[in-house]
Amino acid sequence: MASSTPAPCPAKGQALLEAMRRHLFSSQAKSASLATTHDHYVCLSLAVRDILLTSWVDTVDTYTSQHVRTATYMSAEYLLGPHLENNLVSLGLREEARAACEALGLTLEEMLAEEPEPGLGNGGLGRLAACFQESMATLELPAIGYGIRYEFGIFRQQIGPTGQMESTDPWLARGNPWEVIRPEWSYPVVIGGQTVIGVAYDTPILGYGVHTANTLRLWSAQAPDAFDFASFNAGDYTRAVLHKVQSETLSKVLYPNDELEQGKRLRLSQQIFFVSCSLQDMFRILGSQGIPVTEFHRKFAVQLNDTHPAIAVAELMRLLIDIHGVDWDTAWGITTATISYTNHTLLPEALEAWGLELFQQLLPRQLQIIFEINARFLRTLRIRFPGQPDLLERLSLIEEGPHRKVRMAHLAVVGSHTVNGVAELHSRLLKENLFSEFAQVWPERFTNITNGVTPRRWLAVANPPLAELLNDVIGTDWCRHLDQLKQLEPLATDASFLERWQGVREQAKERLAATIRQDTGVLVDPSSLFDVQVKRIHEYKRQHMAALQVVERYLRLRAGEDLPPRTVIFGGKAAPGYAMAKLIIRLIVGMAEIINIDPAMDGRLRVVFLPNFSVKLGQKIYPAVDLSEQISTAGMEASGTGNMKMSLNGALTIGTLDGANIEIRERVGDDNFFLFGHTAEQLAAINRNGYHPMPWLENDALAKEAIDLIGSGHFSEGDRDLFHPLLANLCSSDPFRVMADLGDYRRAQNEVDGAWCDAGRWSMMSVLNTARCGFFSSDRSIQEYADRIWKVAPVPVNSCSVIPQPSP
Ligand code: NBG
Repeated sequence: MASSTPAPCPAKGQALLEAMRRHLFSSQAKSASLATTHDHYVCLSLAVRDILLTSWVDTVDTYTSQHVRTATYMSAEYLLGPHLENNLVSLGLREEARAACEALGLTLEEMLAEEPEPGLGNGGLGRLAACFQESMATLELPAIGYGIRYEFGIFRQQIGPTGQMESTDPWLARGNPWEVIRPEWSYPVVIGGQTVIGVAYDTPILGYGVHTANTLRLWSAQAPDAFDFASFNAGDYTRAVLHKVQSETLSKVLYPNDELEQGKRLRLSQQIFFVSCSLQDMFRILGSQGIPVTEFHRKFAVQLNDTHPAIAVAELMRLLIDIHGVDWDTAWGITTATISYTNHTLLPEALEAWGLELFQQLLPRQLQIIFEINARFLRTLRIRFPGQPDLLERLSLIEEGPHRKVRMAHLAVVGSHTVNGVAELHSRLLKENLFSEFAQVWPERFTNITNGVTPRRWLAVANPPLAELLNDVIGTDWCRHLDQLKQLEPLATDASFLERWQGVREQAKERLAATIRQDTGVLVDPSSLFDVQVKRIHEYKRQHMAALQVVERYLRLRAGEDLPPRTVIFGGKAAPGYAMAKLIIRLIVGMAEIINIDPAMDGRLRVVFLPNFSVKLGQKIYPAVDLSEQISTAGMEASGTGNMKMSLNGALTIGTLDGANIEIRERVGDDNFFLFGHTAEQLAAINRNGYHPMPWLENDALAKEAIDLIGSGHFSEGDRDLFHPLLANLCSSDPFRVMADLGDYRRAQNEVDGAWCDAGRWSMMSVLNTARCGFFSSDRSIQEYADRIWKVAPVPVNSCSVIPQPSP
């Protein structure tokens, strides 16, 4: 039998306590009488950092001395979540830290609550990048993450009677104990004729139970000169600092909606800024290890996380040719052997294309290189496919027309050796639709790597009671080898185990109920079915379909139908400029307001919109989910990763055949998944024949009643116009096919109600979800990237310090 949760080590707890006391003096310069909770948080973080620094320094030494092949991950977003608890779990020191805090009259929870979250991403793409960094370290793979150190992360969301309100997120305002500035590693980048300097800020990413601590290197923008003395001396103080302000704007804020010209300029500037700094940094590393530049592709594999860093294709060419004197053909060979590209969406609005004029203004040399790449590419196509000018136009890196544009996805495909999608269906649709002609030209270039999530953050950190139960019954190995969860299967019918399982789930639901009460004031019953949809708000994810379903339930309950009690929980941010998404939030808030005070709904239905969905909040939500809503229009959600986090923690999914839902269902079994809706193929056929929602709606009295109720102002204090844009859209074009799927969604929801009434069966299904989710570990995804795309092998770090042997 493998080991279960070990007892905390008092000596380590004592050492942490002493380190905290020392840091209060030496880092915070305070006496205990003046120390704030935040001071104590900083001291605990620094005490933990001291421990992992040994691993970090040893890791860099090992990589440098062995000249290891290295994967570099380029991403404009990293949604890291707080570091402290994750590092404590990786070091196996959570209980020791708890003891140290208690000795100071504090609680570990208070400390954890003090940590601001680095919200350097919008959603799944950024969170995936964070899970991947952690898995690379755990698998002992030499890797560097490159990105931008935004001073302000994703906005903070507040929810009021009018829906979403945004405010800035000054996450760095009180300093950041987890980063180290490296002014010696800074690089110039010329954008629009002006030079900006990128300065490296490094954060250690510790692997679980290993010595490896990789580096996440984020670039911060600085002006080359703090100010212009000539203007200063002439008395023009504003002008004296103008360039400084302009330059530093570059890393001020996570990119805004790019509808405005200014937004586009900023975003393209951010892209070249971090890409160029990162590539220059790689050349520096090559130089420091005495490796010739023509060996660049042997030293580095560069993964582009979506098209945001696609300019790397042109920038690597520029650096090789202009700075390092390499000839075009050799440079192109190196570039395409180095770079690979992950696509994360089929949605047309996410496919970046930059106006030629803007490009010319900001990056004239890179544009010249793109033209040359294109000319050579089109020449080879002309030879292979004679007499097909239309094909050439479709594949060209330049979109023709009155406003010519650079197609960044095409640049990424042409400049990469491998292009991958993030779930089987998505990768297939990439080949059949978006990149179908590229796939004819280079079929071998396209592949799939299904996403995954890290079990450390999403189980060990997020759900300690479940982790402990697992340690007890299957040993502690699952945290490194998530496949081990399959050992749970035989226990799915064991009554005493199911009782413990139920206990763990109740704890998580009580914890979430307390958070809901604190954040929204709503009292919810932890024994009701927790029905949860948390993710960015977008019409393709169809939060409005879930909302309609809630209105239908409200009508049915009012009509006297007997349905099991449910708490429907929503969360997620809408892009500030996305009016329809904000209106959906407004609808949910309006529904909650009425439903939660209607005495007829007491003990039967509650609706909650949890504000400011984040990694931190996700850690509280995922363990408490009974029903995971994954209801996107088939073919539109590239993968989804919230679906994995919920299922892993024992939720049952109600979902369409979309993204990774398909693979989750295949693994957990169709008996343990509530499937509904049209498939991507069926929707394509419906679209070919001309879709109209009206015929679906006309046959559906309940849906009509729900829509009429919303339209009557019932959820908008009598305002009949407020939701008109949303309802009119659903009843006219219904671009996301809500009406086509609504009836079947209701059928599946009825099935859910039936299944919930059989508590024993539900628990069994819940156990089987967890037991069969091992595949969705980001360790498995990263192993695939390393083997199939990067060809990077593990390099264990031997440290003279004691290897930590944590248990989750
Ligand atoms: C998102 C997809 C998700 C997917 C994540 C991570 C973008 C552009 N894409 O379905 O919408 O899970 O990427 O791959 O954010």
